[in-house]
Amino acid sequence: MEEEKDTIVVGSRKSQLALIQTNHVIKCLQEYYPNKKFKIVTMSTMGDKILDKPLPKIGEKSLFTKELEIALANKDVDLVVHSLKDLPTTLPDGMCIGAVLKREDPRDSVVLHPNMQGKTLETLPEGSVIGTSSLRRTAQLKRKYPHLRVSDIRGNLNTRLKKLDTDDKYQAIVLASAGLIRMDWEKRIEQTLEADDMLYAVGQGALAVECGERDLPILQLLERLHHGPTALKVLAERSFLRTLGGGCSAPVAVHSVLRGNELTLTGAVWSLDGSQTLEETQSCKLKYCSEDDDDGLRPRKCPYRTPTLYCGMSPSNLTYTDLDISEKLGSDLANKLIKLGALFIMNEAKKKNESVAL
Ligand code: DPM
Repeated sequence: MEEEKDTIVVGSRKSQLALIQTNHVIKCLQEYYPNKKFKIVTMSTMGDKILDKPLPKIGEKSLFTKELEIALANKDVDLVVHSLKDLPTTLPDGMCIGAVLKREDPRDSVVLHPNMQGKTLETLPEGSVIGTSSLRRTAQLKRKYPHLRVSDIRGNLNTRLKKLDTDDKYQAIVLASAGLIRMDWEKRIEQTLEADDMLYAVGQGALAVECGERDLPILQLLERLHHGPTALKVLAERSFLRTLGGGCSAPVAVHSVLRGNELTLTGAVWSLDGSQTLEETQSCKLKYCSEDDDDGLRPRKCPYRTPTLYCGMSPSNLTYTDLDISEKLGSDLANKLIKLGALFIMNEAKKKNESVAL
């Protein structure tokens, strides 16, 4: 029998946002388990160190997660907090997502240069430069706002906001609302982009806690944090992405809604310049979970079933029935797009992306 530990060691990246997210998870755990102690160990990842290249060109899948996962595998840390959208749909052997927390606003938003205040993407002057290094945002901006130009911007949130305000190179930047809200910079959001303007990244706005797949004491601890409606939405999104085989090397985006027990997923792919695109929407009915199941969902698992992971996610307190339904929604939608030629569009994007000199 493994002895129950009093102190849980939590791994985190060093950025301010990562630490805010890690502290948030610790605060939630502390409320459920007042007698446990938590200790944070910080480390830098490759994504933090390489700041001179656009993200999709570095070509490493687990850019922001690898070093932390090595620490997990060595049992130097018990759990690691990530933005779910930075976690690949397949995790390294032995790792799993033990909990997905209730999703923050998943939409992207626009932050403007101080002298552009009051503008929107639509009303920004011709030729305005928008800072982003996301292929997904770039393709959608180019398609819907051809009067704008897009330019790379790297670094953590603090760095990007500073570049926007002081460099006079960018008229606006597009960022995930969730990060801005968590950093308490909500007041800088000038425009929140709805589905018609921009679909978001798979998993955007949700926090995930990663741990050892067989670390039962930690898995049990994390079950309290797992948010059913969020988990089933992001599972459909991750299953969509996994079936397409995309990471951040081709523009892929989603939008998901749970109304009552009806789960609706929209998914799309683009060519790099946004000129080609495919978008489809599909719905399914969950059997047990509904939008207001904040927690308290009782496990109804078949006791004889071997535990499997769902796109890296532990089943936790959710029913296999609902997990299967959500996962199938994502893969069905992806297969629909594949039949329409999605892989062709994505492969062209990947090839172009690789061939552009660094
Ligand atoms: C991933 C992307 C970006 C991050 C690609 C994308 C944005 C990169 C960029 C996979 N991870 O979204 O198409 O704009 O150059 C990241 C952010 C957050 C998690 C910051 C952001 C915070 C929001 C969240 C970087 N990862 O997207 O503005 O928790 O979802």
